[in-house]
Amino acid sequence: MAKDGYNVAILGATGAVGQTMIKVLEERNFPINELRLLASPRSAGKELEYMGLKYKVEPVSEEAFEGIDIALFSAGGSRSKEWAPKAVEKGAIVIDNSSAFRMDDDVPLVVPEVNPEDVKWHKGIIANPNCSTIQMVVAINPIHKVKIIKRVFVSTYQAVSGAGAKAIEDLKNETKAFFEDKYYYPEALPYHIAFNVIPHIDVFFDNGYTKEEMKMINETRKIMHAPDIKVSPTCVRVPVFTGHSEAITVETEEPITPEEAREILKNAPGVIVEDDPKNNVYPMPIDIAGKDEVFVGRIRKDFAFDNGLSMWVVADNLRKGAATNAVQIAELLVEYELV
Ligand code: NAP
Ligand code: 3JM
Repeated sequence: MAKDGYNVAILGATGAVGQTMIKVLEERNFPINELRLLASPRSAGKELEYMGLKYKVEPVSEEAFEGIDIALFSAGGSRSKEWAPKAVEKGAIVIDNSSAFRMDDDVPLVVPEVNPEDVKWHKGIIANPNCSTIQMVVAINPIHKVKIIKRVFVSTYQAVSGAGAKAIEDLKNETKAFFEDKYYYPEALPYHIAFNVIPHIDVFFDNGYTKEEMKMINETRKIMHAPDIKVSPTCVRVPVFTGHSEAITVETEEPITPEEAREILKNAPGVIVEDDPKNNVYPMPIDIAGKDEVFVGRIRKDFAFDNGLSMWVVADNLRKGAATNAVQIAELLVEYELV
């Protein structure tokens, strides 16, 4: 029997993702009995609001997970590695937003529109995929189910909020300084991002790809249960506050027309098609920030492949790319009576 309410903890509650989690839990009316907001000792005592009430942020500790049913983690990979096993030991189910456990064989990696059933084999930790992967698989999996996708080429245009609260401040401060004829030294991003684009997200590997790009390659295969799908990503940071955009080209085994793809995507869960080039209608980050769906436009035949299809995919990286997807996973736990 489902309970009336669950004890929920958020680790990283003061961060860009954590604060969005609080909002999303509130908006979706997730059944909460007790809410614990956790962060570093730096934030202890800080107050955050949920449902009109003020909650004091507590420093993370083992005791903080006592009696918790669901723990939403968004405090970075090393904090996840340190605290997730302890939270599980205390009896919590951890939904982890970092890359720490995503590729572990005994950890499901879940996008509810794509592989909801995978939550059923969790052993205490469920991983939330990377923001760029989430919006891509929500858009391409419905096509893959009808016409098998062999490969995917993707270039991302990623908002600064994906790099955390300090990166948002970098863009604000750099822009302000520019108009005052000053220079602001970036604190969170590798280079100045205002009036620039940076083809570098997360660390570089020896193969010439970044870790963000390797996440898109490996996570896509795991979520879609498609070990043979080939992904060629280039991940780029752009001076946008919220909303990642992606230029995606897929090659299918069988031919697919743009009209077929549009019909498939119109009926796909969590997808909104905004595609009317004659009237200049296509999704843009400025319009979709604050929304939970994945928006698709510019659906067209790709001229470089016989069976090629191109599209433009936009989603709110802090919501569907992180907080909303995590809360949807929590909702699945309730629906399947796993908590
Ligand atoms: P952020 O704005 O920089 O926030 C970081 C959060 O982690 C803050 O609440 C911070 O608390 C907390 N924290 C830092 N060090 C800590 C420590 N030693 N102990 C406890 N808490 C600590 O970053 P964000 O954008 O919210 O992202 C947070 C994490 O979520 C990322 O590192 C990443 O792993 C994950 N993430 C995932 C996605 C996704 O695609 N699914 C997207 C973005 C981020 P204080 O305020 O006290 O410092
Ligand atoms: C998005 O400190 C860290 O380990 C966080 C790095 C990070 C990640 C990650 O690898 O967990 C920042 C922003 C992500 C992510 O979603 O993969």
